[in-house]
Amino acid sequence: MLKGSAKAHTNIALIKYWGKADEDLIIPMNNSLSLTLDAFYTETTVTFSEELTTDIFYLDDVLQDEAGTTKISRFLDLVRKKADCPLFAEVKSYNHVPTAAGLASSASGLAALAAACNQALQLNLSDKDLSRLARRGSGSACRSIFPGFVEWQKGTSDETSFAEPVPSSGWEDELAMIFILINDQEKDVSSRDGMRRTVETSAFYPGWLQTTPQDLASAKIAIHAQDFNKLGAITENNALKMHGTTLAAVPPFTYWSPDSLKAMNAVKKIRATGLACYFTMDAGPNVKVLCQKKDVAKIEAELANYFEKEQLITAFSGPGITYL
Ligand code: 2P0
Repeated sequence: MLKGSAKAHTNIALIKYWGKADEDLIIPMNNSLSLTLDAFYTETTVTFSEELTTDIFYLDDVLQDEAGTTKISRFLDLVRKKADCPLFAEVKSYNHVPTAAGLASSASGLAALAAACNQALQLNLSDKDLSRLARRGSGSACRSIFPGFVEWQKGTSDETSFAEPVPSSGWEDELAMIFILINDQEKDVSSRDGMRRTVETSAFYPGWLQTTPQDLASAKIAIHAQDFNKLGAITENNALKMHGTTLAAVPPFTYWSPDSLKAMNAVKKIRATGLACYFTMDAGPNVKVLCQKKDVAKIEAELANYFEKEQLITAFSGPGITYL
């Protein structure tokens, strides 16, 4: 029996990963830059055992069906090949995200699984190689190996596509992200399907690729200079551009709901009163508000004029992988 346990936190991209150059290896079309957060995380234990005749996956103590286990099993196949280990595994994951929040957990989930496998099979992977492995499970997971600001270097191959910390002199500890949880009844387009459709059909996608390297360079300059308004403006613009590409896809789609627009407008109004805050959005209707720690209480109070207090969750900079 070979057992490993690890904990990984989720990350939110300020410069988004949107589109794959290689679907199988999960090599992205552009570099991305994220902030690892403390509020949401996954704890995973993996046990490889001779007694198992198939892979088994429990999420929050609920046994998952075949469809819910496919992504995990495919990832375990990669690990088995790497470790030359023929054993099936039991995976037990606990997602520490508020129920019904609709927050993507694939970043923390696949990062925690990759690290648990690293421990169980004594792969002794460096952080860089662990990031490469997590990437094969879910692209954004490669960023959750590291704390604080992280850049995913897109690379051109399995060897050269991995995340690494962005030097920041600890500035991330002065920042915060307020999540506005928005319930949406619409059927989701998964990020995987959404980015594929966008790459293949959106007339706006070339514009995304042409301008994102400059956004990333400017974001890193802003982090170096600790210029919050500059980083916030780039973050907001980059998210809007990503979401703009989906409108020109064929067929078109959007992750925005009416309340997402309400939240974005609220952020702009709050900003107009002199409180520095900027929004970003991912492959779902929730809106995340980047702000400075010193302003959190004031911005939460302002947002409470638009949304229920229960819809607001504040996160701060979080740690990288930890082994349990
Ligand atoms: C990001 N997203 O940078 C972007 C912004 C969603 C929007 O990474 O197909 O679950 O497993 O590599 O990592 C979500 O995509 O996709 C994502 P796969 P993943 O955070």
